Amino acid sequence: MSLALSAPHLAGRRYGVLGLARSGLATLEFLARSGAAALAWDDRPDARAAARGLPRVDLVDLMTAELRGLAGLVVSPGVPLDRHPLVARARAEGVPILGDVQLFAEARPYLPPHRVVGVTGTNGKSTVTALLHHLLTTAGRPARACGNIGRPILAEEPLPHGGVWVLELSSFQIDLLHTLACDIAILTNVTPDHLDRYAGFADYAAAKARLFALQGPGGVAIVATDTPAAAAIARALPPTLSVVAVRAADVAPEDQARWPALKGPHNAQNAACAIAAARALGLDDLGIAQGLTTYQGLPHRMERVATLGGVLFVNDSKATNPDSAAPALAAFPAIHWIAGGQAKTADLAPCLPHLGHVRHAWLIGEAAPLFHDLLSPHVPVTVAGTLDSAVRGAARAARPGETVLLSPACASFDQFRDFEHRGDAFRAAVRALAEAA
Ligand code: UMA
Ligand code: ADP
Repeated sequence: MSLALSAPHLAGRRYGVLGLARSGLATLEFLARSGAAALAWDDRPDARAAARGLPRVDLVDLMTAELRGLAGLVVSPGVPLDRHPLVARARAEGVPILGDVQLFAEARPYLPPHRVVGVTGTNGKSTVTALLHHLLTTAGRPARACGNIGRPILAEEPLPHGGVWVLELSSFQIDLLHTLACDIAILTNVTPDHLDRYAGFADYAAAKARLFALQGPGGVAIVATDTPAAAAIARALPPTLSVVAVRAADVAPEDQARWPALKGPHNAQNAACAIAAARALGLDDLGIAQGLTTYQGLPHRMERVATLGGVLFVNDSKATNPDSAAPALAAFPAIHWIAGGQAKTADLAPCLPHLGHVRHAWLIGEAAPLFHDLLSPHVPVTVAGTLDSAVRGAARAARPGETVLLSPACASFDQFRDFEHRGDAFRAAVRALAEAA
């Protein structure tokens, strides 16, 4: 029998579940463990196949199904709320629309006493989530890191009394929340991203700010105020919250020098957020300092894959927008930059100050023509098309001491399943080079 989360209040209810990838499948299993039933659908047949045979699940096209009587429609974060016809139909019929994290929020009264830390922001969410989790576990505190970091919360096992749920929340997940009162909510930064899903930047920033609006009186709001949009959110927070404003510059360079996996100003911002949260959770500074030193970093974020013939290969596939690629460009002096994919913005403004470090840009995916126009006035550019071809071209051209950096500044969905698939493909291409050498 599974030890994962369940919630007895759901017994006998029936939900609709739209989207059957990681969060949808975890939701179906959670509902079944809780004694609830589900009508489930995914617009992709292969995703539907993954749900076939699950207990208490009827696979039916929800567009043609009777929605009345459903306790809610649980929607995956990847489903565009603004334009999916089923979402519009459920709204019109008064069926509540929610996400997997909302089901967790409603299950909280049935869990042992615990705290929830919600981590959001355009960039740095996973790093802050993983780092805070590491600080807590190093200090001997029971904790789980889950949510947008790639671990659906409903697949987690309950924590014992006093545990801390460190929950990475994307704006899409926040849009699907109604009542999650985080004991601590963290905002790392806000810069343009996901504008295909929002009416504009102001709407996207407002989605992030909702995490604080959901907090109860006395909740702790930690905001890194380095980006103007995050600073504006901090200024507008209600007096009922205990606000902690931090900045990257709060971190002393001599301290950061002792943290091997937290290099660069962006990681100073991330560390400042995690340190503030750790203190709010009662960790002492000695334990925090120890955890910062032993933190190992996450795959696909400035991950050193190999050094071949004196050339370093770095996988920064998680850099899915120009603001997150910029720190990687700043971090290495002589770069063969592999960029492109599905562009999220029409410019590369945050990257431009660092082009002095770029020896050559190798462009892939849909964004290649756009990036070619943006970059060719400044650096030599090759439209490589595929990642394999870019890796081979960059490896041939790179001199010892230089870096081949995948930091695409784009989403991956034009050529890959997700950023992890793209990062794995980069590793495989580098491995093939090593084997051929
Ligand atoms: N689908 C439809 N109809 C649609 C759109 C999608 O049926 O119109 C189906 C797809 O066919 C697919 C499923 O919905 O089968 C996809 O759902 P999903 O994209 O939400 O995938 P999950 O595997 O459930 O992953 C989600 C998060 N994905 C997104 O937000 C896009 C994961 O974040 C998260 O780790 C996971 O839940 C567990 O909580 C990933 C992500 O890319 C890492 N996040 C974005 C980011 O970080 O920028 C927000
Ligand atoms: P998220 O989960 O918000 O996407 P990650 O911690 O996974 O953030 O980092 C994603 C990418 O963004 C990495 O390429 C990393 O180099 C860059 N990055 C990390 N933290 C920050 C930050 N605070 N500001 C800007 N870029 C960042």
